[in-house]
Amino acid sequence: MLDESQLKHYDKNGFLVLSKFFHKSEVAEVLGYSLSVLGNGLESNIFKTWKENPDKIKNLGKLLQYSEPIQRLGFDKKIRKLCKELGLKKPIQCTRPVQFFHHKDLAEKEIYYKTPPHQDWASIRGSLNGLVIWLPLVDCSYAAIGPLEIVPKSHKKGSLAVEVKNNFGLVKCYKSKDFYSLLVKPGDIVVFNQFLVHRSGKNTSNQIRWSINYRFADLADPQWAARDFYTPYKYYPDTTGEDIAYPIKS
Ligand SMILES: O=C(O)CCC(=O)C(=O)O
Ligand SMILES: [Fe+2]
Repeated sequence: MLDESQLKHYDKNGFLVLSKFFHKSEVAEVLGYSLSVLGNGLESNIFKTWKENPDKIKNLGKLLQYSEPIQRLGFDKKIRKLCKELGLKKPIQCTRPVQFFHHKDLAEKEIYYKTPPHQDWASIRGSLNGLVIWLPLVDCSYAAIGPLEIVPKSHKKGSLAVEVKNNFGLVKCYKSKDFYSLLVKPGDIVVFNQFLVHRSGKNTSNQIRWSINYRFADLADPQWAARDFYTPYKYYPDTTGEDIAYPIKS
């Protein structure tokens, strides 16, 4: 249950850090499952497979968005309650959950492991009161892991994106000194307004910086209803490729 000062903080600053929101064993289960799928339980295997065949890791990473542990956490009753307390009358996840495994040796471009300053609104565009729940699966309380960085109060300025690159609505009006690192540990969550400007810190450690984010919109928002509940996410299969004839290739 959020208290008055937390609600005020969210409204004024655009984010809240909720320590020990989940039990750390719940979060460890998600990480354990993802690690088992991507690397048979070992991070070193993930680095090895990425070098040999990055598509395997990318495809498995996408499939993990549907995995039971990741989905279960997103549907946890505490999350739904939190969304309601923050003003979403009928919360609904409006994108698939995204799991990140940030490391420079697991990314083709810097933007894939170190997101530049952006607002998530550009890729959500649901209800105006939408929010993002971000949580670390590993200790993100030291600088070398590249903690999440936010610009407090920037959500009050509305949409600031001047360019969309790799699906990120880039914001260019803040300097490094405006960003504030959120030092959090497994079990803690960060909830932030979809207009809050944020970016990834740089992971210079030899550990993978694992995190997940869930995005929520509000089906009770009349403004979204007036836009026919528009969603920018398209979902369709790629129907090219030789294996389309498999297994009855003549
Ligand atoms: O985990 C991070 O550093 C940020 C990820 C992010 O901002 C996003 O996916 O929109
Ligand atoms: Fe983001």
